[in-house]
Amino acid sequence: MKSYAAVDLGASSGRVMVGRVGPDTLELTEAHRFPNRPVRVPEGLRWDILGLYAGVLDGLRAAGRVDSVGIDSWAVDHGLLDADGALLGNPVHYRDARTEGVAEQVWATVPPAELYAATGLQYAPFNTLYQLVAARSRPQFARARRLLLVPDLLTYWLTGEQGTELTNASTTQLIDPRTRTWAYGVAERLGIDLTLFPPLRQPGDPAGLLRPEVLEETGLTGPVPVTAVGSHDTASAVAAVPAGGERFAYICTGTWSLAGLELDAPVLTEESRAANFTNELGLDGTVRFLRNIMGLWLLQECQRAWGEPDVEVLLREAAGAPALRSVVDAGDEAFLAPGRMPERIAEACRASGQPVPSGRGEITRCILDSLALAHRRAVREAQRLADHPVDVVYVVGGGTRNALLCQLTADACGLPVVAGATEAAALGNVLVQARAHGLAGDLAALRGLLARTQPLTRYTPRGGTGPWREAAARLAAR
Ligand code: LRH
Repeated sequence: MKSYAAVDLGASSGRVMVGRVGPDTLELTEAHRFPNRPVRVPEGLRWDILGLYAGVLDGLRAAGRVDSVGIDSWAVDHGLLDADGALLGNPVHYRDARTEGVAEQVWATVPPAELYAATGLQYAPFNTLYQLVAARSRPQFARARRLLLVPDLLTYWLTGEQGTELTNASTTQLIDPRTRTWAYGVAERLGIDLTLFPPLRQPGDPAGLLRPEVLEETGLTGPVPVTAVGSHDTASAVAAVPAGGERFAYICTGTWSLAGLELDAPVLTEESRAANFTNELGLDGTVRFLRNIMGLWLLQECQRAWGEPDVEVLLREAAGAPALRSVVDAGDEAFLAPGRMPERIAEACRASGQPVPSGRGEITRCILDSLALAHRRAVREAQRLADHPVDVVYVVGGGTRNALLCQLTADACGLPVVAGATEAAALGNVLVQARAHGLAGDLAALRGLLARTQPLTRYTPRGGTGPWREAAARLAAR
């Protein structure tokens, strides 16, 4: 039996989990959890990357002896390093406003249809490509010699070695999902210097050894290898979908809901672009064909506005509120920025001629119904666009704790929902490390181990999907 430390950083918290793995064993325990609080300074919204690194070190100390360490985090964001390898300022948060209007500039050079055909990435204002175009007029950028995505930056601090892990690189909009390497043509046309990125590495590749100073600070005894994992949290989470041989869709729930299919090849049609589906790269040659939905961010932001009431209380209130009375488009970019969420949801209901939810229970209900509706839409459209029907929807991540959301998703999709692990990203992270260090098996075998060892909860759809069709029509008619 071997032990692996999985560092998993989400948009609102980070954790270091320890996975113990053997041919028939997979146990996950939490070594350390710490908040990830974005900080607003006069120049904009920033990540407290030093605080996060300190949390990682605390977590490694708490984890104790492990056979390897792997890091995954949210996508697209990065740090810039100067010629000495020193970080140039705090990484910019993907919800920062600096990319407003930048897409139009990019599209004037590479039209959206060409960009999609070359990179397969959905339009999102925060794709690294747009962030780079926004950044390059700033004096700081002139000093940048290296760009490291967040997990790669932390890996560099831990080991002194630089690389660009592929699954996360695929969220930059600078990767060609067919060749699984850089989209050289796009970069050249937009004047983006790809030598800013260190060479690509694959999940499972070695990423160096913990530096002597890190060993000293964490009390660990070397050598401790760091192993590249699916460093995009969604890549790790999808690797940990406990699916068997059946045809499945997945929804990774947390701050975002990422809903879609695992495919062998990207779908780069004009129809898929119009539907804003993305083709991100996964483990073992897979493609994650999915749509980003605002997810529990909508509720987290309301909780913040309401003074952080207990989520269980809100869910009880929501369960008693009228169903499907008002819904909003949970895929709408209008909800991306932080602040005033209850008011923004009320405004969206008013603008679409629906009753305005009042009070915490009704607003929470509106959010959950809207998420389930967006899940339904994404699962249905993904099947059609990829010509890939499914019989079951797997839900993993933070939303698995939310039984009402899982049940509403089953009802809305008219399909059984199987809820898997809450800490799916950490499990996927651990499994990739385990495989790199001797555990035999392809993705299906890793998933078999998950299905045998992790608790699963099944939700059967209740009633017909008629009310959901009606609610979807209400939104479409806006
Ligand atoms: C989820 C996630 C998602 C990205 C977003 C920026 O944590 O990685 O896959 O689109 O953050």
